[in-house]
Amino acid sequence: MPRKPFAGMLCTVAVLLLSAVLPTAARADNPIVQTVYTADPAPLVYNGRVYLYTGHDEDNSTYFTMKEWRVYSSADMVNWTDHGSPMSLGTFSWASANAWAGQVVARNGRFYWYVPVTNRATGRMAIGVGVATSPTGPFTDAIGRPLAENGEIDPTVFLDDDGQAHLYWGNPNLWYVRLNPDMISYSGAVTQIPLTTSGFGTRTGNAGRPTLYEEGPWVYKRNGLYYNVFAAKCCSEFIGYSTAPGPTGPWTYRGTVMPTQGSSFTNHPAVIDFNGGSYFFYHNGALPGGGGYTRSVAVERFSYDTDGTIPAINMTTSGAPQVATLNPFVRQEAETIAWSSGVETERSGEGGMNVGYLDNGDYIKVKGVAFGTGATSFSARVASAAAGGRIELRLGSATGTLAGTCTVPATGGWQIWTTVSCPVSAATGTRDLYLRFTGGSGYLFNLNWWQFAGASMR
Ligand code: FUB
Repeated sequence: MPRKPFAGMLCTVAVLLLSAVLPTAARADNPIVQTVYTADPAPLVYNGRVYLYTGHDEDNSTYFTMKEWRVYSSADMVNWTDHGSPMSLGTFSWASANAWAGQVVARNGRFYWYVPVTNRATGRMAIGVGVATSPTGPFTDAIGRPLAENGEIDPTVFLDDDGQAHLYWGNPNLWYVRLNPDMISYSGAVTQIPLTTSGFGTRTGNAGRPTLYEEGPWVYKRNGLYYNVFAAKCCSEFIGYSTAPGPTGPWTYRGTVMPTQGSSFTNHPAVIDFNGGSYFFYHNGALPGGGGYTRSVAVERFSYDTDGTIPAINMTTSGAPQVATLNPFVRQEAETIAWSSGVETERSGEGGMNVGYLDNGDYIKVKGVAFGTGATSFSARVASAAAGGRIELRLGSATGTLAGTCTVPATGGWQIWTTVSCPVSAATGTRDLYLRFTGGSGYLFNLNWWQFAGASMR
């Protein structure tokens, strides 16, 4: 069970730096994922959850060295479940590198994931399309070849009310094509959207790129108005947007969504409505070791002005507010996390993911846990090839009130699972729960899921 460098870095650097520089960081919920670096967010609202598709920046990367994509989901915008990596460069036999920014759309009971990758045969960036019957995959190559190829990147897909889908992409240009209802072929020509200064703003000092448009378009419709939110200017990028009366324009530049901020020279936008709120996803370099090639996805809630204008949005460490509490009396995956320290995730032999590589003092925060009139016991699915350890159930902070302690035994393997239980007291109302892992030196145990029981269930 070799230690991955990222978690060790988070464990030591985060504790030393974040606690010293940002006293509130331990309670922050941005960036959304702390276990790996993530980039290029693409959320999808489906069946009461937000599925967040991301790229994955490799640890210590010095370029956009990206080999796979990852999926997370949430019902409350704060606690995110890690579904692992259901699509990678290996999904596309014709792709050689650069698992960059894509987007997923649902149609006809299938999920289509449009991504830019390098075509091994031509050496150019091309658009591939993965398909799955579940939002968490696994995804397979839908057509076994590029859907489109012109050396440009960053596909966004928009399915209109009338059933017509458009695929847009491009850097340095901006292109679209009309997708057929099968979502894996298109009709008509690949068409260039004129990058005019009235449509996309004026850039100075770069004769080759007279408008602000750089890359990363995100096209959607709200109240009959079409929006194209994009990464603007370079480098560093900010996020700007344009609107249009139809899916192909004419576009009018509307201004800044997010100023240049956040220790990454790229940024990448995505916008959704969920559960009555509007949300803006982006990335920055906010995690320890973070930067332009080690990015992290984050989210803010915002409100449109009455005329549809998007206000300027700033990056925060607090993130979006929680929109629903979490029920501790049903089984919760250990990889459902609002914030974590020192923790990693991996594929579990029991299906899904588990958390692992846990050292003494590592913890997981689960936010807004609704204990109601009280929990009386706690159960957890655990495995340990080492000596095991303890799960401390703490409320409010990683050093907060101790509501219970579960002892984890050695089980003889990191994927040899057993269920342990322990009594719980003082867990009432809605609290932030911290699962704090303690024990000796080295890795302690793995955790697959947990669940509380109580006299009355909320
Ligand atoms: O992540 C690789 C590339 O960086 C994306 O395709 C661009 O949008 C930029 O974020």
